[in-house]
Amino acid sequence: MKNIIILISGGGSNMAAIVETARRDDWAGRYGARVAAVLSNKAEAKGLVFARSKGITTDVLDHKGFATREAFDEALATRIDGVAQPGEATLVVLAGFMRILTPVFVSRYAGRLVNIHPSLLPAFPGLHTHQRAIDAGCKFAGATVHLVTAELDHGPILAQAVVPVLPGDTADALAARVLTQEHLIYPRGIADLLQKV
Ligand code: NHR
Ligand code: GAR
Repeated sequence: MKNIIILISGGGSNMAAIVETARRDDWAGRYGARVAAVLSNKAEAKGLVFARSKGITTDVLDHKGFATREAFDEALATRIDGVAQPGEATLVVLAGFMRILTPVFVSRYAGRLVNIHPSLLPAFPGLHTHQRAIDAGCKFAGATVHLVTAELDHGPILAQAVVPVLPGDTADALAARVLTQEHLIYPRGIADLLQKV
């Protein structure tokens, strides 16, 4: 089996979309893959409730309990690597995960670590992307699925979706429009990657 480990910090709607698509499109039969665990750095992340309701193993690793980013990432990697049986592949999926990962962590999962970022990269890496797109007068915004490299919100692009920025848009309104597209392109990007790992 290929093990998909999803990391979240909040609502987990992208995680839920991945879980639903994996069942509907029979990723177990097609790719020999399963969503093996959902990990959060926040105990109150709403996505954990959904994951548990689907019978998926969940775990919380609070970054505040660690003195350094390196120590947190090492503990995270230990949890992740504990899921797979010997010889099995692991794909690490960031889905609204809000902690920047260290270069050691990123290189450990090189080519098997994927993120969705709510902008049309390479525009607007980092945080507060929707407000920045509105402030810049962008007519279009969107989301990008990409492989994670040590440089934040860079890395090879696997999928993108575009939405219009509408007159009078707020960051929340734009974020909601982008999020509906994220739910389509993230499962698709992961399915593409599953055929390569
Ligand atoms: N790690 C690496 N090395 N590279 C990337 O491209 C990463 C990453 C970790 C997460 C998601 C990312 C996004 O898509 C992501 C991409 C968090 C921050 C951030 O500044 C920035 C980008 C992303 C995620 N986090 C703050 C930090 O100090 C904490 C903010 C908070 O807790 O609210 O880590 O947007
Ligand atoms: C999504 O829009 C995702 O692209 C974004 O947070 C939202 C999470 O929603 N990610 C980041 O901003 C990463 N810094 P979800 O928890 O419902 O999937």
